Amino acid sequence: MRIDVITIFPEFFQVLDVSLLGKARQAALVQTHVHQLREWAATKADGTPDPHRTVDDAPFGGGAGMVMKPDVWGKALDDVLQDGGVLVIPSPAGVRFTQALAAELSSAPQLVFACGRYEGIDARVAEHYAQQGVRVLEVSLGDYVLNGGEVAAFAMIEAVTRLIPGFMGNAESIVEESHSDGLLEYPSYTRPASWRGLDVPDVLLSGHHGKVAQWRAEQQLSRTRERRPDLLPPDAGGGLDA
Ligand code: 6GU
Repeated sequence: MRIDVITIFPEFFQVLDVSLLGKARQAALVQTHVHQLREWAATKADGTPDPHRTVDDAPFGGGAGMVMKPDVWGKALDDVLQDGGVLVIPSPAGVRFTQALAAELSSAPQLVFACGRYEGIDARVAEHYAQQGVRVLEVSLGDYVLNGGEVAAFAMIEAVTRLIPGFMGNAESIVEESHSDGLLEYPSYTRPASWRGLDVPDVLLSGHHGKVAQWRAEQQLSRTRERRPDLLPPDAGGGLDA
């Protein structure tokens, strides 16, 4: 997989080298390319030079903040997007990023993250590339606001790249983790069996694999019911005896 990030803060992505992703890059499973958006802002839309390399302008219709210019983004994306590439635009107004979406994106040949700052990117950019047949996704991490798409893009890159076959050392730890079966993960314990007066549940010391599996399944359900009831189907037994 090839990952391109276009941003006005390329330094932000230097940590890609040292994160988990560093291993996948070494194994040549992922190639990352980080681009400075301003490189495409040296010339204005009318062809005259722009020494300031401006990437934003005031919103039509008025209001607070600045909007990123479509002509600059268009030049950048024309250069960077390849055949089969998926355009991901992090935005608090996007669809929710989920484990299912991460899994889907992990088989794309190229992901291009268009990181907007200020009040976002002129809406015609997403519309234009969708019209050209590009898969365009405006994606949100959750219901809170970040200053720009960079932190969100980084989170999505980590969630996606660890699902690329051959990336993780232990394939089972992906199958059993939170969200892969739609539930939260069960709690985990290691030695010592007793710590500060707190004991590891007896069943985990029993050596009885069937009972351990049953206990873990129950823990997944009760945890999800308590912390994330929104993840449960309506018929998941949240009744009076729950
Ligand atoms: Cl993807 N972008 C921004 N700016 N804020 C967010 C977000 C994305 N997801 C949650 N909050």
